[in-house]
Amino acid sequence: MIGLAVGRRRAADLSLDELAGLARAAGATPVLRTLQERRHPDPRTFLGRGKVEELARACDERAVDVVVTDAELAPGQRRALEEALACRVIDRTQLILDIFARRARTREGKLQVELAQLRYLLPRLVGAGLALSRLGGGIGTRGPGETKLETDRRRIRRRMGTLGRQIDQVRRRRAQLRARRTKQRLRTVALVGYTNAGKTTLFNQMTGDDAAASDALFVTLDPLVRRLRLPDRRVILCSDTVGFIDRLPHALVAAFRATLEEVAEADLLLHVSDASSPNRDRQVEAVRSVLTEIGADEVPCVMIWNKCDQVVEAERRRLERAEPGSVCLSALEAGSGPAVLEVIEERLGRGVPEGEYVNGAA
Ligand SMILES: Nc1nc2c(ncn2[C@@H]2O[C@H](COP(=O)(O)OP(=O)(O)OP(=O)(O)O)[C@@H](O)[C@H]2O)c(=O)[nH]1
Ligand SMILES: [Mg+2]
Repeated sequence: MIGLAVGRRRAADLSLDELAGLARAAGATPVLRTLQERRHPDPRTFLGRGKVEELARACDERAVDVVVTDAELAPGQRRALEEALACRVIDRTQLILDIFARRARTREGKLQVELAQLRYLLPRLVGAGLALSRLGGGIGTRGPGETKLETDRRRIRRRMGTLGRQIDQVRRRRAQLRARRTKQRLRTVALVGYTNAGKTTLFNQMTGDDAAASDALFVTLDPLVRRLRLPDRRVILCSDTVGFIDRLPHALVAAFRATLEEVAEADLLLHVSDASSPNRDRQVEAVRSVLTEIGADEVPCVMIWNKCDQVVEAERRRLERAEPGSVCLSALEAGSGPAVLEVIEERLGRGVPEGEYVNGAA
C-alpha cells in the first residue's frame, strides 16, 4: 500500500487504512505500508527517489506481488514505479473495480462491472505498463484486465456498446417493474450508506431476511428488494443495495446507473452511517456527494446513526442534535428493526389513501 500525504497526514493515514481493507476484500494480504509527506507527487515516480529505492528493497524482502497506490497514477508514473519496484502497480480505482468483479453474482451486476472496467481502461490504453499487459493471477488482473488488453480500442468500444445496450434492456425492465409498483401504489424505502456501515444487518432486522452481512467491504452488490409491513399495516418495499465509498470511481457510478436509479426514485432514503468510525464525517460527506451525483439528493432522507453500541451517550446526543430527525441505534439489536419501521411510518406520512393498504401477507 502506498499513499502520499499531500494534505493532512491523519486523513492520508485513515485513507490508507481503508485501502488495506479494500485490498483484503480483493483477496490480498497487505504486508507493507508507505506514506510519504510531500508537497506534490514526483512527476516521474510519484514518490520521491529515495523513497522508491527504500520501497524497492522492502518489496524484494517481503516478496510483494502487487503495490497499490491510494491516488491515481499517470501512465508514465505507473511504468516507472513498476520498473523500479519490479512488481505490478495498481491504483485504488482498479482495486475497487477488482472487488466488484469478484463479487458480482447476477448477470446485471457482471455486465455493469465489465462496462466500468472498460470505461476505466479505454483512456489508459496508451502507455499501459506491466499491469495491463501481463497475464497472471492475483489482484488487479480480473475481468477484461487480463486477456483482452492487447486488443485495440475499437474492439473495446464495440464491447462497451454491446454492454451498454444490454444494460439498457435491464434498465427498461426495472423501470417497468417500478411502474407496476407505482400502480400498486407501493412506497419504496432504500437503504443507502457507506460500505460496511451496517445496511444489510439493518435490512435483515427490518425484513426478517438473512442476506449476507459481514465485516468486509462491498459485501452487497446486487440490489435486494423485500416487501414489509409497517405497524399501521401498510405494505411497503424496502431495498438494500451496493455501498458507497469515498472517491467512488466515476466509471462505476456510470455503469451502475440502472441499480442506482432505484435509489433516486425511492420515496424515502435511510442513510445508514457507522457512528463509531473515526472516518464518520468524511463518510457522510462521501455518501451525500454520490447521492447528488445520481440525482437522489432531493429524495427525503433520514440519517440512521448505526453501531451506537460503540458510541458513548454524550456523543449519541450530539449526533442526534447535529442532524435533526436522525436516529441512533445498533443494528445488532433486535429492537432496531421495529424502531426503524416506526420512523418510516412517520416520515412517509400518516393518513395515506386507502389504496396504499395492501391486504394479505407482507
Ligand atoms: N458493533 C456493531 N457492529 C455492527 C452493527 N451493525 C452492523 N455491524 C457489523 O458491521 C459489519 C458490516 O455490516 P453489513 O451489514 O455487512 O454492512 P453493509 O453496510 O451492508 O456493508 P456492504 O454491503 O459491504 O457495503 C458486520 O460485521 C456487522 O456485524 C452495530 O450496530 N454495531
Ligand atoms: Mg451489505
